[in-house]
Amino acid sequence: MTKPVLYIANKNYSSWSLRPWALLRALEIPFEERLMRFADGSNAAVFSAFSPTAKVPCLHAEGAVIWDSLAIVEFLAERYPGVWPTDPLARAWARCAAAEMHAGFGVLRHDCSMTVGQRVRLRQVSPALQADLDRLQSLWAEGLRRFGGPYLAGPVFTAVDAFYAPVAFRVRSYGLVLNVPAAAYAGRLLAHPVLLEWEAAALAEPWREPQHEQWIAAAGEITADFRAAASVD
Ligand SMILES: N[C@@H](CCC(=O)N[C@@H](CS)C(=O)NCC(=O)O)C(=O)O
Repeated sequence: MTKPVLYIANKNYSSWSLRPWALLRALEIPFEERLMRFADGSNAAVFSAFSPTAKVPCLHAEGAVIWDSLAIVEFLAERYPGVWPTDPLARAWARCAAAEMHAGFGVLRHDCSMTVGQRVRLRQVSPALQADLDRLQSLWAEGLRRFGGPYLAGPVFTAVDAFYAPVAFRVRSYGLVLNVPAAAYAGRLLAHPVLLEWEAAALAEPWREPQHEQWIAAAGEITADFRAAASVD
């Protein structure tokens, strides 16, 4: 059987790409990674060759094209164990929490665009951003309390943790202040071998995409940049 192919974009910026990638790596499911760099301007010309929405991530498997991160996760769940928690109540909760990330936390995603290798002092934490952070903390606290941790829906890393992995990078990059249990969970995600692997690759990228760089610079003062030197190519 040929391996599924996962199309992703720059590991420094692409939060949506990280979700299925982290899950595939955590579950040790063999796949081929194809990293397509974000273009300066529109990605449509290049990305539409493999994705109907010209967005990443996009999985090609068994002759099918699956162009949405949650749909990719559900496709994997039908084929591999461990994608969701085995306990039905934990599984239902994990699905709700992943769906909430998929459709929500818009201010957090907008104000704190993922940049794995940079550190930014936010200009301000608006009331709307604080509301997203408050909801995040209560959601994480509920999962950790109900299912006993150390991961959101129990003892092992599942799809719901993969969905919140980009948030852990955002928390660190933007110095977002969380309560102790939430900060500890974000720290556990950042220390997971799969996130360390993603981080190392992100830091090695010499590419800069002007639109993402602009969003990040607009968020606040850039205090550190640990990425490899930029190349002009
Ligand atoms: N609902 C989609 C969203 C994917 C998405 O927005 N991807 C971003 C990358 S982080 C993208 O490809 N942006 C490129 C563009 O909009 O041109 C999913 O869950 O996969």
